[in-house]
Amino acid sequence: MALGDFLVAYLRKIGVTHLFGIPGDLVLRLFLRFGARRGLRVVTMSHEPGVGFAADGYARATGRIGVVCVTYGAGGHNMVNPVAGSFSERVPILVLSGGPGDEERKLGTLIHHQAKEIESQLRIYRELTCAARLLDDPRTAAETVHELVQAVWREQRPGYLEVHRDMVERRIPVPKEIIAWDGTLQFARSDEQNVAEAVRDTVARFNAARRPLVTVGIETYRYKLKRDVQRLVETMGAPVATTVLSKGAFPEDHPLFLGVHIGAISPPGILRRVDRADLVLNLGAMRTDMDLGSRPPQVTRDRSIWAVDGRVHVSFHTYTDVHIRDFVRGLLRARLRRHRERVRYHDNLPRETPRAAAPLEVTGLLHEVNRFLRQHPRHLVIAESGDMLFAGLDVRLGRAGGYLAQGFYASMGFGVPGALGAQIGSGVRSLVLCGDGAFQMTGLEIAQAPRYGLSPIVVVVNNGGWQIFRPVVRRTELLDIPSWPYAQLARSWGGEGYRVETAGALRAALDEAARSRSFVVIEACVLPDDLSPVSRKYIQASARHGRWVRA
Ligand SMILES: Cc1ncc(C[n+]2csc(CCOP(=O)(O)OP(=O)(O)O)c2C)c(N)n1
Ligand SMILES: [Mg+2]
Repeated sequence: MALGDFLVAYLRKIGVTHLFGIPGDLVLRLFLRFGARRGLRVVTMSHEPGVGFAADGYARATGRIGVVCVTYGAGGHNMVNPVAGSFSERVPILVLSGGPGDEERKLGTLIHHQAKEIESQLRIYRELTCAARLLDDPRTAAETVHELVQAVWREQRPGYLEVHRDMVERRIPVPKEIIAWDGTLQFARSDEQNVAEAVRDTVARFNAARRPLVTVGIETYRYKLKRDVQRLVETMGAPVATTVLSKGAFPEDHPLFLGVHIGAISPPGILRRVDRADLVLNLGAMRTDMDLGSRPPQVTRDRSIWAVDGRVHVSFHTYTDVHIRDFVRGLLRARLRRHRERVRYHDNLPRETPRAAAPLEVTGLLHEVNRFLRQHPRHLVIAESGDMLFAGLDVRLGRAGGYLAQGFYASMGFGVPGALGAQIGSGVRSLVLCGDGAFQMTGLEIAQAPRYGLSPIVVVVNNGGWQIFRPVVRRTELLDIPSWPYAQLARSWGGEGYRVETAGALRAALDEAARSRSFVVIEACVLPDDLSPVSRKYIQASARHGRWVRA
């Protein structure tokens, strides 16, 4: 069959429903193939970063592979940042790029959209993906696609395929195994003996521990272990924390849920409990400065077990080829001593809720968001980079709700397009918490919502600039950004728009939004020096760490 048709059929076979992209002449044939009847549903946005974040949101929310299709050079290079984010945060994305054909490459002239060399884009993507391949040999193209997609799935990381424009119609042989295969992708296999030994070692330490604690990390979510992990910790009876990146991977109304651990700047109750722990069992949490704090880690190796990246590190020794799924399932079969403890949930919010007529503050905004979620739990909360990334840690999710944020790579611009992609894939409406600076990066992708029938609620926190840095910058005018008429823009793009200055007005706008079927933008005005409690702690700690010179 033609290579283009093979790609469409293959992606459909693995359950991909949508393709996110922007065409260009060097990818047009391939793009149109995907958009053909009986192809995939094509979703276009205004700008490639929006396309990339939407595909990433689709993948995070559905647990399927997010597919993007871009033109060579200008398009491919625009897509670099979202793909780098997907790489860092373990999101399975497949990037399909066009490219110049064989004949035109032989002309010896530079080809439009080219940067340094024709191969430069492929080289860039090698650096940002688990596998990057050029489909230039019809004889092996089908196997190359199959191998690459399996790697993307196994590693839960992006992959890159470059299809030059003269290859789309080329007929390729498809091996019988691929035709006979049912389309189920497999996660990596572990070494059984290593699993057994790692489990034995872990169980012995867990059963000897008096004050164990479990950290649930992002891998448990990516590898679809939410239910298994819940069963496991219920057997263990140990308190559970999540990390900035894995918030939402464990139900926040669960009696064992302690809250979000963010190293030394965690709420005091979590800090004390982690300090008292004689064993911290980390299930799939990456060791990042964001989660551990930029000081030496609070959780030291001698009293911890880390299962991540296909390995289990028990104190100072390591079991290789033990994948998180097999490890968790091994623990589920083991005899674990049940620990008993009354666990209390901790956040960073002041107890008192604001008066309705009081000027809006970030903590009041969070109280209102929590109130909204208690009444309308089936929402996906998406927190943008900036103050809202840290503010979002104090959002309390119900069992029916979800949470997405770029909690580690932390690129601004993920929120709005991520919410569109997530709703396209899962049907779930998002509540996006977004700074005005971040909204000015990709927020205008909200204009795509009406034509796809999407309805995110976007709270744009207007504090007049990039204010997370304000506590450590003296010349605050360097952080200023222009004011946009956010609510008015929303209305002219076919949605609803509100501008609120008090807690009461925010509550009313959120209630209106809950009733609305269109997208909604709520501009929430706060003072420039108002920040969430966690951002204040984070930015001070980070400034000390970087020994910033005050501008
Ligand atoms: C793409 C990108 N560029 C720059 C940054 C650095 N950065 C982090 S937060 C921030 C300011 C965020 O401003 P805003 O969205 O208004 O949020 P606020 O902190 O003011 O609530 C910047 C520039 C980033 N994280 N991502
Ligand atoms: Mg701002």
